[in-house]
Amino acid sequence: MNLLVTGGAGFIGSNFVRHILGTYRDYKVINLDLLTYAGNIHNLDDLKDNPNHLFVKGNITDRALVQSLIKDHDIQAIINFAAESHVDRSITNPGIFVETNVQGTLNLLDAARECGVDRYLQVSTDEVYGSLGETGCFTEETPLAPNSPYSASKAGADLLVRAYHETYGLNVNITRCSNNYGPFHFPEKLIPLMITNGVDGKDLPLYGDGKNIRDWLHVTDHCTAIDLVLHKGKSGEVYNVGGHNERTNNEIAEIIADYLNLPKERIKYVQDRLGHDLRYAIDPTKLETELGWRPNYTFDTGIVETIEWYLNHEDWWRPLKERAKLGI
Ligand code: NAD
Ligand code: TDX
Repeated sequence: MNLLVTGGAGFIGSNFVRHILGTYRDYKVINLDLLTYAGNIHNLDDLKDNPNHLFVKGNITDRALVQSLIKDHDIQAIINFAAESHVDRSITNPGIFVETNVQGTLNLLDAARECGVDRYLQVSTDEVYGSLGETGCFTEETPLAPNSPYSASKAGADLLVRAYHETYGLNVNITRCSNNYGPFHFPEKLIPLMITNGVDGKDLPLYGDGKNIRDWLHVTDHCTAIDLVLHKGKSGEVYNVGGHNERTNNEIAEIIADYLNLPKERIKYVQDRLGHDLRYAIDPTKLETELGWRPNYTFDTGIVETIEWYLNHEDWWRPLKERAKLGI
């Protein structure tokens, strides 16, 4: 198959491109990424001589570019990772989230329809379901109730994907995954921020009381789920992705502080995020029973491997911390 992967220089997209090229020796990946502050060509260094990988710097909102890539490379499937992805940035600057996440998705859907692409897969998030109380899990039937400009823009994109299936019969799938962690995670997000701050002798900032809960999944397990949905997903269906691994932010900070031998006083409580969702938890039963997906990582193994990865890749994350600090 020839795939158009968008956002393939970001955290999850780069892991996915590596997974696909390592798994299917006859697949070609056209990797379209704008290289925003979060995109990083060095995430793909090990793939630069791979003849089945073509990197193209460009915007998913660029109609002519997307259409020409589809036609020139005989694209059979589009997998859309490209997005503005950081909730805090969406609170201070929502406009770009609508432009990239909504307008960009619309452009990809139009191109898929006009050029006759066989499959379209939208990589979405559990955040579109809003926030849970202390019990229960998000299923695919949970109503959308996004609370941040980021999640609202992702929900808007999901609804367009749904509409293109219902209206034009486009062969689509949506995956909604919980929080990812693992290598190449941009160091503005909780886990890599805490590891890299820990190494640098800085505080580990926790929003509010640190009791908010996220459901963590190793990025490579997310990639195998997307692979399965791409190949076996039923047209028009949504699949939730998650590994039953809920942790409070306090627990995450403590695991990292313990591993790095940091005193607990380095964990500092700071001003809460506006509209901070209390708890996310995914019910992945549909993906497990209909497509046979199982995660490989336990969190205990994955988090140690991830901390070690950051300890061994200072040359990768140090320039990114600078970028994030400068707000570019
Ligand atoms: P990321 O911020 O690390 O990467 C996003 C990539 O998209 C970057 O490489 C960036 O350069 C690129 N991009 C941004 N705007 C673009 C544009 N207009 N045109 C082309 N490329 C553009 O994000 P991530 O964490 O890898 O997330 C990837 C996708 O997965 C997103 O759609 C996100 O909503 C979704 N998701 C993320 C998580 C998570 O925990 N990180 C969980 C569930 C779903
Ligand atoms: O400094 C921090 N301190 C803190 O307490 C940061 C950056 C975060 N937090 C809290 C906020 C959240 O409760 O940690 C939790 C995780 O925060 P993020 O890493 O920013 O992730 P989150 O907001 O949960 O969103 C992530 O998961 C779902 C991704 O960024 C999204 O793209 C994805 O859709």
